[in-house]
Amino acid sequence: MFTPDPDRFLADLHHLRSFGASGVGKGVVRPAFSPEDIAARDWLATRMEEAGLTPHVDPAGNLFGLGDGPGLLLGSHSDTQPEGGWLDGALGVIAALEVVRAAREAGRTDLSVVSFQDEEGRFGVTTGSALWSGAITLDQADPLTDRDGLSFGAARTALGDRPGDWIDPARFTGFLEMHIEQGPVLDRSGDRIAVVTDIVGIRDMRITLSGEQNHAGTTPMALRRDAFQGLAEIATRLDTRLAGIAGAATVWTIGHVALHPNTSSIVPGKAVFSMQWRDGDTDRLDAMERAIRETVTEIAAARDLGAAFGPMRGIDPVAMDPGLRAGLEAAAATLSPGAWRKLPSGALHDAANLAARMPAAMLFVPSIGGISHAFAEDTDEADLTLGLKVLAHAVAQRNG
Ligand code: HGY
Ligand code: MN
Ligand code: MN
Repeated sequence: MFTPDPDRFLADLHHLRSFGASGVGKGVVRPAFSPEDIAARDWLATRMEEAGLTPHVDPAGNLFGLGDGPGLLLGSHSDTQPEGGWLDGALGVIAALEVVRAAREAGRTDLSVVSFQDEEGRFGVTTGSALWSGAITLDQADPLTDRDGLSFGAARTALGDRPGDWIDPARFTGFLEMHIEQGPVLDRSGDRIAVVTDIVGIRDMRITLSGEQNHAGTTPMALRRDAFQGLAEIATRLDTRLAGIAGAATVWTIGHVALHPNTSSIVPGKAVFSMQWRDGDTDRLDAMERAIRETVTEIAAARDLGAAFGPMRGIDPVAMDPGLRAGLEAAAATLSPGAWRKLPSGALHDAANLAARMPAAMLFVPSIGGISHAFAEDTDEADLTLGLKVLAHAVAQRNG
């Protein structure tokens, strides 16, 4: 048995927050490959080395702290959304570091740590773990661009000479990820731990509508080919159409819109927008995709607009490993009796990619107010340290 050090864990968690601290509450701005992200990874590498692990960066920028293996891999991601919270991803990386560090201090050296790159999908969807797990190739990832047009291939040159080769997934016996729930269930129920049953599937693509840029005063309404009006009609029509397909947990989001030239006296000739949808059922994801493509095509034709669909990125729904889940459930029942539950994840996680290569499981701690992907994201420190103890307990009960 070994005991993690809650104070050391919290100190490292707060230090990681300092890389890209937004100045608003505990918010963090640390996008993949940003200077703040690289600095954070360099610091994590030193903490891994101080713990007796061997730091290793792969071509995607995933940072491993390698133990002797073969053994469990623990971790998450340390990149954030453009306006991120201090715990999304970071919690799982630091909890993994603390559990593995404490285990090594007690003589157990088979465990490893990882911080995956671009889980937040600045370029793709969980790009770093998708590359490492073999879901996509570097040739497929490198052309992917962020919302400003920077490619993954260009961005990863920020790694300099840090990257070595890929680490073989076969050296690990399974993957455990601790994460904040990022939703309201634990916060509203009073439960303090959730063991994840499965992770939702996701589809994401950018769509471009092309009309005619023109004068906002002299162009009669009947002659306009207004890309924004097309987008507005698509958004409204999809709300109705997708509601007819949706199940209880189905979601869809248009989160990013770029109008060109985006000024008040010019009829927008171009609209680029993100279209993202999630559900636990692959057939429903397929039906939603058909509805989206049909609706965009119909309205674009009716408004004499061009419609172009960018590459679609996605991950199918995935169940967590029963064996690893059982260990987390036993630890939760022991350390949080009567205050834990099983829960599907509406958020996407690196564990969804890892599950294709090895047994994978996750545990959640509450998000205050259910808030995440916002500077206001937070969790009570008592819940953070309880989650750490549950993770450590589950690992300690498993040899190899
Ligand atoms: O979007 C997600 O579900 C994850 O937090 N990137
Ligand atoms: Mn995350
Ligand atoms: Mn996230």
